[in-house]
Amino acid sequence: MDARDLGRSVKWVTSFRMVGAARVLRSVRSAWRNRRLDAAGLPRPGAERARVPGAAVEARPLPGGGVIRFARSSLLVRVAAGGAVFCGWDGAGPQPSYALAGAVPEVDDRVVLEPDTDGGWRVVSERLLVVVSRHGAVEVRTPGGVVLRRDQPPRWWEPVEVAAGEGGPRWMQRAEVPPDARHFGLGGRSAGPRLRDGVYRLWNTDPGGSFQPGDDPLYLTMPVQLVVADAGTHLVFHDNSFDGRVSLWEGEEGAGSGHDRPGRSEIRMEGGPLRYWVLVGTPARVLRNWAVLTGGAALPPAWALGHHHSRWGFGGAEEVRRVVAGYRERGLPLSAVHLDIDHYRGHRVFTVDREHFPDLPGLARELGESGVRLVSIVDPGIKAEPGLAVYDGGLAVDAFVRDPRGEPVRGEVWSGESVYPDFTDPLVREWWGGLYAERLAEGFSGFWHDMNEPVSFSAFGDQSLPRSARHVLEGRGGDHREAHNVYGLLMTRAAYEGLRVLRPAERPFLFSRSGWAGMQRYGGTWSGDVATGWPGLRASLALVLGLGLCGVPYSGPDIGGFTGSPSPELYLRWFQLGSFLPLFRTHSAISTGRREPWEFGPEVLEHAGTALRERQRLLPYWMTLAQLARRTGAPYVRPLWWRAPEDRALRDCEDAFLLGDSLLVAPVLEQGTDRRAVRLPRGCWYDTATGRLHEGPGQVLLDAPLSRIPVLARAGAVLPVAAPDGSVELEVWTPAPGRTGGGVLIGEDGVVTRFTSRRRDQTVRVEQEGAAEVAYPVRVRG
Ligand code: NBV
Repeated sequence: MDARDLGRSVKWVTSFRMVGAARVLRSVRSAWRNRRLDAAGLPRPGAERARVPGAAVEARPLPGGGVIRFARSSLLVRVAAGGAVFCGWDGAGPQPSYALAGAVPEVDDRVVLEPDTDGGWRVVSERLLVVVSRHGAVEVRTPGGVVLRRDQPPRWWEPVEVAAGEGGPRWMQRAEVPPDARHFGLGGRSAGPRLRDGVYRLWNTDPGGSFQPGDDPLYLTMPVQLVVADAGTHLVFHDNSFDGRVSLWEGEEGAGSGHDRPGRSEIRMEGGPLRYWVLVGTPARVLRNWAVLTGGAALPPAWALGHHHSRWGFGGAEEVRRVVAGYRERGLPLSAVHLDIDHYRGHRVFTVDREHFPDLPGLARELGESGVRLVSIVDPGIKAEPGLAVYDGGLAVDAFVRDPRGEPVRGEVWSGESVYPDFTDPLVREWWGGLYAERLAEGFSGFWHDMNEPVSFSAFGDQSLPRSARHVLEGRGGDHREAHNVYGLLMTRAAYEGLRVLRPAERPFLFSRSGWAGMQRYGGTWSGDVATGWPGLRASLALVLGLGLCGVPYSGPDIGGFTGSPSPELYLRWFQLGSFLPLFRTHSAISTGRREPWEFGPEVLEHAGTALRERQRLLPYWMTLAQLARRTGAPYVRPLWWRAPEDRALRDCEDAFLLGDSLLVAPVLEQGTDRRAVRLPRGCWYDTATGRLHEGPGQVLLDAPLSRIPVLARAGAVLPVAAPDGSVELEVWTPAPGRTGGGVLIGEDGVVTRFTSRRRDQTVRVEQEGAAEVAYPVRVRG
């Protein structure tokens, strides 16, 4: 147990208030049980022998690259048509993979494999050059020869006595990147978005109760790093779901003696294949290729882009009605209400507490009349209780994860002793997907997956299933060491596929606390239990930005934080930030203060109302961004360096973001602030509140009174917005003299309409591509 594990266990055992004493005792039992199972069911650590590839012996060309044979390993290098490079050691190929969307991309058959001068080999393609040294270092270079990344020869550790167990040997590989490079990604990291020197674990983890910035790992990790440097941007994805650690050291230019010190990283995995993809280009191009590789993001239904109100502990239908009426009476837009585990009967998933929610379908209908949907939490743990339909049904189809002795693994969650569906089994996914029929019949329109790291309360060790637990893994068979990190991804896949069958005419709305590379195909995520406080507000933005750069564009925080009671000021600043993030949701734990906008006094109510109405007005823009995220991989929320990765000041700027191409949002993340410095990318930007024009690159000081956070519009931008009657109109921000601008509208129907804006003398002209006239009313601003 390392110091962090110990800290978590202490935190857990002391959190009696939330979980109750009896559960703490059961969690002690569960921890011992896991320990015993693992001691018997996992290979014992023994003496190991290290191995490196050795010297290159020969190379065999293949379409797209070739296989290079070394004395003690082999390396497959394969360049895909879009420029993505695949490297697989020890015979690893791109499949099977839970991350890839489908077929492996076609190879680029113009690629040639040729000998290099020092006994190594070069794979030459139009977009990049891969140079493999005689001892197995792999460099990815631009066609001009600039090195973007150098992976050193890997090292494996194999048991001396026996053959390496399931999952193969553990391994490690070090890499170097340019001295000016910055790292982003690795899933949801509270200390991001820029990942500084440190160790980042790859093991999806419930931090237990709440987290603060810097708590690591959290619920959703993935071995995806985005590296941004002057020489270019690249994404590296190690396609391996085992437990691992990535260590990062930023480089330095001209350090000490005047020599550069490269940036370095090291990845250590406890098993699984040593294979990785490298995607190179501009940030937009890299994310586009990532979406090609792992799939476009599920398009949320339009209502999911509005405001959601949630809480753990509504208490009953009457309370839900009161909250919804509160929004309605104050003229505040509301799209959805989320029901947490307290609406279940005794916390049992796929049941309803009829005493407090006597007629859920009726409630859903009633709310639906005022445009409000119901969203249901869904936990994977099923109470092990004969007679409970889901439990009996699961037993009948052999759905539950088993221990090495063949018994269903028992864990401890809210409903008590529970079993866990094995989502790595296609038949179990199908069974689970069908269960959502019950939720649909209860009137729910969307689903919120919780506790799917998966969590089993445990007084010490992992808050999860024993590592020795058996999984089907699509028929290959394996244990929880391999299945753990993809559990949430596959639960969400099961639900997504089930909902497509149950409601083929509707786009599923799913978001999941845990996940892995590729989860965007099925839905989004949220921040999890972010601690209430100013640091938590900052972490909220870090998580959304970082996840977007890993290809998961739809996410958002618990506005106000999950724990405690925010001050009116903190609540308002969180609300203002949240209104510019894809999942715009207030949520909190059962024991906390209220989160309705009117609970914080008239001033907060007024300003939160402004944020809500602005969100509503921008909905056509949000739908456009959702469509673009799906089609192009560009997240809705982008770092300021998105279009200017060479601007080093922007790379280090973590307190503002771009919302699509047109808007720059600068949230207030500090207490007592009514002015803030805003770093601008190149170009001209209007402060949307004052209409003042500012020129980037550079930094400006902008007013940020309690009533608003600074939002800037790019000069020339054409933004689709909602007119008061709900129809679409165009808000055009005057282009700089002599310049042009533009924008795009993509509606729910997927029809793309492009606009250009032009300034001639004092007049602004807007044109619609392929049409003689613009089909929408135009309002010029700035
Ligand atoms: O279901 C209760 C909570 C939920 O409100 C929260 O959003 C999740 O992140 N859930 C965690 C389980 C308990 C947390 C202490």
